Amino acid sequence: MFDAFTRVVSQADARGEFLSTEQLDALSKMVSDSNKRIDAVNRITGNGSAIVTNAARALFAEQPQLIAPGGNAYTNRRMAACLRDMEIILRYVTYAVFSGDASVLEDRCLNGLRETYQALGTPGASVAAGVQKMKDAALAIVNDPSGITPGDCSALASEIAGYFDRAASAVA
Ligand code: PEB
Repeated sequence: MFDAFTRVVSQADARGEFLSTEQLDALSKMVSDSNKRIDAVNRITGNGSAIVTNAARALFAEQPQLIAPGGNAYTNRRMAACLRDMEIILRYVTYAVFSGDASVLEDRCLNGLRETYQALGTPGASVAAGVQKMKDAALAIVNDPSGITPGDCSALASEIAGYFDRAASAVA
């Protein structure tokens, strides 16, 4: 598991090189922007259950076969498993945002997930659609200008979008 700092150290070590000025500048920028990152993590985390339930509700409205008898989220047990899966994915996305690196998401959540869903007969494309809905909700919350010092969060927002996109494409 890497974060933005250990990733750079590992890459430099693999080449037997000192950290470069570019690497130090990039990490320095990350530190100076860290309040934005923490605010984003805090906002997604604090709204986590609303993000999950709203995305699931929208997914089932779009794909009602999932909750019809015989559907992949039919029965309380499967519905609970589905909401839990979406919450797990969102949780790992928040870890990746906090770390500034996707490895925790990749290694501990996405690795083998496609095969798990194939084995279960769970439609990966539907999970991916749910993840995209969580992405939209999370970004709207992150970009909400109320109650925070105004600033440019576009780079952070596209980084966050990238983690959701990785999760969606890992199962689609
Ligand atoms: C992944 N999901 C399920 C299972 C596992 C995961 C391992 C099988 C065991 C169980 O049921 O608990 N677990 C989950 C995950 C990690 C992990 C992400 C990462 C660390 O450890 N059904 C739908 C939707 C979708 C869904 C499309 C969006 O119709 C999910 C939610 N996942 C779903 C369902 C099951 C499941 C299990 C319904 C139960 C499948 C079944 O038993 O028939």
